[in-house]
Amino acid sequence: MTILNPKDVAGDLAGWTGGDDFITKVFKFEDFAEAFGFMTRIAIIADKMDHHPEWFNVYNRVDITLTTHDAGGVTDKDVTLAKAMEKAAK
Ligand code: H2B
Repeated sequence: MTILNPKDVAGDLAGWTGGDDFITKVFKFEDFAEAFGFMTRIAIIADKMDHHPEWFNVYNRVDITLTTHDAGGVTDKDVTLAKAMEKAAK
């Protein structure tokens, strides 16, 4: 798998930030039900992709970190999942 530059990847995605070997974003929703609904939709997509987010939820907030553990960095799988999250958060 090709490892991508996290800063370049994040630059093409609204609200995302690139770290050393990951991209990250904090999603905010109306309430817990909206946040958990988002997580549920993403859980199904992520499991189908066999590519899983690192995430942390409190009430209406979901902190996301995306990295490809098998590759040791950011790959196109993270880009695909980030785009799915953008769509699912709308
Ligand atoms: N998720 C993420 N984010 N990175 C991985 O490298 C990864 C994964 N690998 N989900 C998958 C599962 C792997 O462990 C299984 C065995 O295919």
